[in-house]
Amino acid sequence: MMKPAEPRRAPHLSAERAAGGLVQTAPGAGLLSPERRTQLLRWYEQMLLIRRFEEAAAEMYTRAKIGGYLHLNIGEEATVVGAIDALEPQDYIFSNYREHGHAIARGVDPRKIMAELFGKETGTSKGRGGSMHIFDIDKHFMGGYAIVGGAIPLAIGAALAIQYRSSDAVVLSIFGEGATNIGAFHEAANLAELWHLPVVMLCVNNLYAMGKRVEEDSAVTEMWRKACAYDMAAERVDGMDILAVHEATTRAVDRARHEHRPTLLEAVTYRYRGHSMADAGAYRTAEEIEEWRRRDPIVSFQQKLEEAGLIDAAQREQIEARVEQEVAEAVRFAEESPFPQVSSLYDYVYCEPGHTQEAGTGA
Ligand SMILES: Cc1ncc(C[n+]2csc(CCOP(=O)(O)OP(=O)(O)O)c2C)c(N)n1
Repeated sequence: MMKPAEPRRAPHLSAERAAGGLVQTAPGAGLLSPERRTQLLRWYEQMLLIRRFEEAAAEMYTRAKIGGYLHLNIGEEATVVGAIDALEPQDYIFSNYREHGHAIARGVDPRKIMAELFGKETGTSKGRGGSMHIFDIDKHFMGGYAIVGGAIPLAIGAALAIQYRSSDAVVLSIFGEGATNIGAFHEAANLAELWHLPVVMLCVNNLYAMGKRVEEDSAVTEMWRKACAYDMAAERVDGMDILAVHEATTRAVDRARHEHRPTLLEAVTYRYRGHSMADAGAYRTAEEIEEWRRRDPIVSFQQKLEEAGLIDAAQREQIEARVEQEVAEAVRFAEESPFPQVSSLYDYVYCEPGHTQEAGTGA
């Protein structure tokens, strides 16, 4: 009998290699101009807010204030803020279970997000959804999904609805590199290109799907190349560089809005912590994590802002104090909010007869 072939091993993707060949932006590229100062400082503050929110959530989890699963995206903040700030209010977002930051960047109230993590009545889903199911129809934030790749066809369906209604909205579908090995990704990508749907498929490649490195679970280790199977536009950016992510997402959003063509956008980044709070991350080395931390998206952006003279120490301290206060307020609000009444156990399970949800009519 033939011996099965040894599994193919792609070379280890280091932080340096991952960044090599990606779209890089540097001060002087016109992006760090004083005219854009307000926007750039907002990005800095949002990334910091998301980082501190996630750190507070981790602490609350260890204090058993938060139950169930908790997936943090510390380290990935540039992919979050850079991509979401390229959207307009009429656009829609579908994310996965690593979505607290996406909701914050979209303008969902951090107090309501923390309350949802605590399972409280004041949460975005009235405490019924928890960490993986943040949802806010007013902000066109369509969730929060637990099934890997499961939200991609939903996002494509929303894009089809947008096309059907001749609206100019765009859908941002966010998923990890592991999700590109799921059948639903391929079905969705095929239909998106075939039907010219206004969708940006943002693959946040943090190099790991739970404990599996991308080289161990994907025959193609550069996710953007998977678009060629569907003749779709594709781009790969440095996901640690918010300027690069924002530029590339803006290009993809423009293509979706004005040319009605989808894009597969890959942002290469790294999650510093385990897959979820239940994962100690023993499958990777401290050196590897340290290597990526040296390219931290918030610290490197802060340095760029300083070099361009757009922020000084006093302004930084002001931003940090504001962020800390906002996170403390979110935790306090969640702590003080009530749990849902037991008598409401069967509420929100089914729609009321005759009730029509106007979700998405803005599209
Ligand atoms: C269909 C399905 N299979 C397996 C799981 C268990 N699971 C949860 S997250 C995950 C890894 C997904 O990795 P990736 O898509 O790269 O996203 P990341 O968690 O790295 O952000 C797996 C296998 C699941 N939730 N759904």
